[in-house]
Amino acid sequence: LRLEIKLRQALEQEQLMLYYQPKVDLKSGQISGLEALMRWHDPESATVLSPLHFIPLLEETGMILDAGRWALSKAISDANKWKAMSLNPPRIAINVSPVQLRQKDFVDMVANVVSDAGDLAAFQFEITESVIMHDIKANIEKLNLIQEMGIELAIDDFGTGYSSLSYIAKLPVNVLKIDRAFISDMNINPDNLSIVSGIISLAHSLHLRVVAEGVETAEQAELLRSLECEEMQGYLFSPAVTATKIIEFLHQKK
Ligand code: G
Ligand code: G
Ligand code: MN
Ligand code: NA
Repeated sequence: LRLEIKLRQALEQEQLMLYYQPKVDLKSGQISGLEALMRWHDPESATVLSPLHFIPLLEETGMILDAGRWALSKAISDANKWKAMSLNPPRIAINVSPVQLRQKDFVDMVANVVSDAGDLAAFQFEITESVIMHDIKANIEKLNLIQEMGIELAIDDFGTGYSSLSYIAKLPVNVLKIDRAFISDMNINPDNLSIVSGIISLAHSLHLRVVAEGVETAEQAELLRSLECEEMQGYLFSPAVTATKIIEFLHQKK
């Protein structure tokens, strides 16, 4: 309960922060996207807390609705700020919680918040695989409306859920993000290498792009490039960093 009260305060007192982790185009080596990742600057402990420690509570209490709306609106205002600085920011991906997606007014909420955004193609929603499959009919309807607004959709943690292949073809998605569990040992685990290679082929045959998560070594990057994976994300290039640090990355890119 104490944590819940502290989280409520964190929301009201703007202690939540949005960090960004770059995605890199495997052909050009250039930054091709950013994933927005929430952090909590807890003044009491003077630490930065990972969402792993507070997203579950935000979801249980429904506070994720406010926090998720805040994250979307913050990503849009950061993008607008970077554009005003002529920094030409790449597409920004925002994680959407299953609790948000489940809301009847999810699409209306998004339409409202994105009215401040310029080019909606500059944004992408990441939704976990298992969630989409859960209430597939209602989700397809909502995701179609989101995609019609121009926002891209990515299936997060792909490979860990149980998507039926026939549904993947029906879903309004643009990108599959391969879960980092498969990437971490694909160089030594032939089964995981087969899975990664299979996901990339499947994606390409459905005209989807592929992002590999959790890329930590040059060997992994090289292997992914040879498999024609489009983008990578991971500690090899950068962890999630503050918006200020992203400005430095974007200056270098320019
Ligand atoms: O950044 P990190 O890898 O510690 O994130 C841990 C988990 O928290 C990831 O699964 C990520 O998707 C989730 N997460 C981070 N930011 C957000 C957010 O803004 N909304 C939601 N719903 N999940 C987030
Ligand atoms: O579930 P989702 O993919 O949204 O969350 C991304 C999570 O993965 C974040 O917690 C982020 O900090 C973490 N992450 C990002 N890059 C790497 C990496 O290269 N290695 C590991 N182990 N974790 C990573
Ligand atoms: Mn994600
Ligand atoms: Na993931």
